[in-house]
Amino acid sequence: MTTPSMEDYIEQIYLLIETKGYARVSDIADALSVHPSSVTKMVQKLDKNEYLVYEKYRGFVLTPKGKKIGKRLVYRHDLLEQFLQMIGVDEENIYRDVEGIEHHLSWNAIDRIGDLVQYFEENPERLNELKQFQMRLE
Ligand SMILES: [Mn+2]
Repeated sequence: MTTPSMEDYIEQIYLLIETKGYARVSDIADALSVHPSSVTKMVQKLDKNEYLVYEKYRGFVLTPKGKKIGKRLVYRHDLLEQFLQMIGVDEENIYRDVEGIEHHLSWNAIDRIGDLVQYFEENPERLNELKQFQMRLE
């Protein structure tokens, strides 16, 4: 696995705060499989760039800027999981594949994938045609 990017950190911190109410260095380190010292270093960088602030007792708090981007990053991750699932990618590959591609797509590409996911949601018979087609190819 490559070194987690700034985006990975913001995404995980956002998720931790959403689910647990707080994000500690140790939680972030666990979530990203990195050493706590790497977390400390990145948190300082995120603080400097105004994505988060450290508050005594509460720990890390995302700024409005950090929250906004965190929300978009989580949306992007979930959308890509949904997309891969839709086109029939095996369940056990999905998470790692999304982690591998999510930082490399433009928001333009994300929006177009979003259209496709919505299209299939609104036209399940089309998705069914795709599944039939895939079965013929196998
Ligand atoms: Mn992700």
